[in-house]
Amino acid sequence: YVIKNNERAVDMVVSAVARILDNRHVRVLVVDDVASARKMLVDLLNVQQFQVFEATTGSEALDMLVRHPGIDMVITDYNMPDMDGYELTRRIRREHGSDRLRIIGISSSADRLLSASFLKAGANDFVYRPFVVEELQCRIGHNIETLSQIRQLRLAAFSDYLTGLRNRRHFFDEGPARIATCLERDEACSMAMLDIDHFKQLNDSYGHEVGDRVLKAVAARLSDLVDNTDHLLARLGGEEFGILLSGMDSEAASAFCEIVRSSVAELRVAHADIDISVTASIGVAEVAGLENFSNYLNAADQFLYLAKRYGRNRVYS
Ligand code: GH3
Ligand code: MG
Ligand code: MG
Ligand code: MG
Repeated sequence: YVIKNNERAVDMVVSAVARILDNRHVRVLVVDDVASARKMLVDLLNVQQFQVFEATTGSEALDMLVRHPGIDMVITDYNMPDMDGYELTRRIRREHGSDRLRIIGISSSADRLLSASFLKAGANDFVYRPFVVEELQCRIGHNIETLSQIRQLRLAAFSDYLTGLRNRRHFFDEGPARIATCLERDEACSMAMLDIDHFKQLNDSYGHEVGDRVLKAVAARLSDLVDNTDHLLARLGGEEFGILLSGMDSEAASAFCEIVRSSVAELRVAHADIDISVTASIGVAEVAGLENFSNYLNAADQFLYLAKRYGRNRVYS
């Protein structure tokens, strides 16, 4: 019962952070109408082992960015027949945001104001032709480094440090949009809240470090079961986890959470000469109507409270 779906923007960031450390995984799009000028840049990038894409016009470049959402950098000429480099830059920023990819403008024009105009349009950098190869290489390198730093910060901002799951901030940032998508598609959606049973006792008996290991093991099990694509899994705090289940009504979500519950109960964490096991309680509330996000979470929390009251290690909806 593993849920899988299309790759979402955040998952692309996660994989992009890992791959960008090596030029062979960095994708650069060269846009120039003149074949010889394009070839010169492409050769230079190939020597550095970048993955190179080419476009001869602005609209071809825009198409390519849609077809290859993993492109990290665009190096664009200024003077091109259908759409000049400024316009292309502006449109890339409008369609792809300000920090998903880097843009370097390039031109052989004698107009010294060109660089300022490129930067105003949203480019990160600019070089005049003819350029010193080493200078362009340095600028490319710095831009890739900055991009990698932006992605690492993003990743840290929405990750939970202990478990590596998405954090509460991400759950609240992303959750409402997921619910809106379900409502638009006229699909059901349910909010589940999971809380480990008697976790304080476990900490008291074995110490906080063992508690942390158990938390990590539970988190890993949850992320095996819930793929963060259409669904959303996060550590909300302490030993509490939120799971937003798109496309599932209360009944389907309860059945799914029952699998989660029994799977958590089967976990064993080795400590000294014993195997520690834990149980968890889960509250499930179906999302209906247009209430706000924290109302849904409160509803799941109330069912969780009942699951605890009726004896723990159970799903209540
Ligand atoms: P219940 O079954 O009613 O949920 O009981 P409980 O003991 O799990 O609930 P309670 O909320 O009283 O305690 C939660 C405990 O979780 C308290 C705290 O020490 C522990 N905890 C919270 N965050 C962490 C963490 O990051 N690491 C560890 N090891 N423990 C944590
Ligand atoms: Mg040109
Ligand atoms: Mg708790
Ligand atoms: Mg608890």
